[in-house]
Amino acid sequence: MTRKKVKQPLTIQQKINRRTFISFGVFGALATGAALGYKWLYNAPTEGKTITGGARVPLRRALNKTELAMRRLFYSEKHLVKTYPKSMAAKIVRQNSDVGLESGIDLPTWKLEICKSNGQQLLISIDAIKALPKTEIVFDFKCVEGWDQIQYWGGLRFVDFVKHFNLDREAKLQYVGMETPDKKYFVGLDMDSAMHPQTILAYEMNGKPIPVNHGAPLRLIIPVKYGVKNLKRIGSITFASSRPRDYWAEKGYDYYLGL
Ligand SMILES: Nc1nc2c(c(=O)[nH]1)N[C@H]1C(S)=C(S)[C@@H](COP(=O)(O)O)O[C@H]1N2
Ligand SMILES: [Mo]
Repeated sequence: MTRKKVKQPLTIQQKINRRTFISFGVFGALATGAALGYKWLYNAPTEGKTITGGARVPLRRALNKTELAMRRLFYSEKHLVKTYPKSMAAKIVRQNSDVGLESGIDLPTWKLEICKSNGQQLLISIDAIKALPKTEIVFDFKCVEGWDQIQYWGGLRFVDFVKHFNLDREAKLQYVGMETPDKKYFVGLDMDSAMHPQTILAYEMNGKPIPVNHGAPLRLIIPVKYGVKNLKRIGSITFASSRPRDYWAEKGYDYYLGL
């Protein structure tokens, strides 16, 4: 008679040992993976010069992917920022930082400078901008410093501006850069946000010409972004396929700064 070798069921102790062994194995593999991954990330080169040292390149790539995905989601839903009745707008508008506004401005001679992709430069007067259809918006303006206020602004939608001044070729690029006339304050914007239907080149605040400390004669009002991107006293606008310089991004803030 042949004795069949019966596989004995494992005892409780054996089961415990086995599980402990497996869990330690899995834990070990995960830990090693994480350590190697961290080492890889830690040794990866950084990108950009910021006070935080800039994100490691792989991390920056992941962040850029997330940003793109978020943007698609954001705009595919035709996301509009919440608006309010004019009666809710602040009568005394909060005034914040003034980089690039220290020098005086001669309003009658001011002209908006546009750098076209063919190297041509356009000089546009405030009257030419005011002659185009005006768009008004009452929205909650948000500063990263932690305050917000319902404000009422009026001006020319950036999309309308692009159409009117034949900047469609420029608008196919990925970024817009804006600077004050003295070039001391500057922002970079992704094209989708610049072309958002609520983004305006504003020349009115509470139905009157913008006061100097709020950015006369023309400022950016971009409700899909935090206050920092709402550049006061625009001097020039450029279009680019790479990120234009950005005052606060250079100091370590997130470049996108979307809401
Ligand atoms: N030229 C210029 N524009 C600027 C700034 C600045 O310092 N200089 N500060 C930004 C910040 S941080 C905010 S919150 C808003 C404030 O605009 P306000 O002064 O009209 O409230 O302007 C933005 N635009
Ligand atoms: Mo701000």
